[in-house]
Amino acid sequence: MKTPLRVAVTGAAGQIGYSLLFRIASGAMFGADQPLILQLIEAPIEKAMQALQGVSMELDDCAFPLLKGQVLTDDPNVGFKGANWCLLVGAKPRGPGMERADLLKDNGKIFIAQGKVIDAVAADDARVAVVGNPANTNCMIAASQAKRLPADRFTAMVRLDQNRAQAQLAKKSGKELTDVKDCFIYGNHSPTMFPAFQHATISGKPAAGVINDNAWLQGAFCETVGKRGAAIIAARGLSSAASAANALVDHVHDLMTPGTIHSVGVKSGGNYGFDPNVWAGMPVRTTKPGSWEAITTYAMDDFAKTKIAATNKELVEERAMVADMLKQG
Ligand code: NAX
Repeated sequence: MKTPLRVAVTGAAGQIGYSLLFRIASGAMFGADQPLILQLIEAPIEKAMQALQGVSMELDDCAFPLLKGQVLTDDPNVGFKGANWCLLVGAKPRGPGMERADLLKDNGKIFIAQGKVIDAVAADDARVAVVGNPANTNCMIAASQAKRLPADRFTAMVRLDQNRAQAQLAKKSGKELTDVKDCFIYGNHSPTMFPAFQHATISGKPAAGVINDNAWLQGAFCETVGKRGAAIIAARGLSSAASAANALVDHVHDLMTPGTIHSVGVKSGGNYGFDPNVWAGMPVRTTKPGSWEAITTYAMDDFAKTKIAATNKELVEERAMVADMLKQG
């Protein structure tokens, strides 16, 4: 029997948490032979902690053989203690009339605190995946607080966008999802993000040739993927939760599976013309469990370069809004 992995999840009683925890405990994220201890962290709010009790009871009631223990806490020092993976889902939602800069600052405070605590108490091999929005910038803020853990341990989730792009290409071409490959996401997890259809293939052939509708690829396709979150809110009255949880399962699973190539928000290092110090989505190859290298060889045409410049501009602007927070590190 393997040693149980400690998986810390913030926002555990939220919408995404409710779809996520059961998938993790069933083995979907780390495999059917990997026991786990879930360390569930909520905001210090009575209602949230009470809801967390209910979620925990349901986890018990699933009788998952892999689930070896649960920690329920509103104290990050307890919740991140010894954690091998820290899944940062919890964040404050954008309220009515709230400016983006205010959201960035409010959430920035959460990620400063969590970055510091993770660096102090998590396991030596700790990895961090950020989902709470604005995910790329929150990830950069958390990473900036770390002195022990290197920046490449901090990743932001853009996998939902990759899955959305793949599904749209399969639908348009009438092919199976498994026939669609290599549609990677560049930049911010926001409507400016760029799903690079130029490198995608469908049944082994360039997707652009199979679809044969460049206006659709450059227009409706990019727009549908970029604004999918808003479309789901408009239809459901709530933001995407099950698909976000599923994407996080994919994100972590693929980061634990050497050889996999997938879209991850990482410190750009200047690849593809991004500012070197922002966290940008790009294709990475998992080298060994939890480690990755950026794939830097995809050629970008003028359309792609324009899209990347736009999403980079937004990331740089977000960073400027939280510049004072980064200096606290
Ligand atoms: P919910 O509002 O349902 O749940 C968030 C939970 O986080 C709440 O239970 C809240 O009490 C908790 N929380 C707040 N501050 C906390 C703190 N300091 N420590 C621990 N817990 C805290 O939101 P949900 O729908 O679950 O979404 C969570 C986050 O994911 C949001 O920021 C959302 O914008 C973001 N998303 C990111 C996506 C991505 O692809 N990167 C897609 C889905 C989603 O929109």
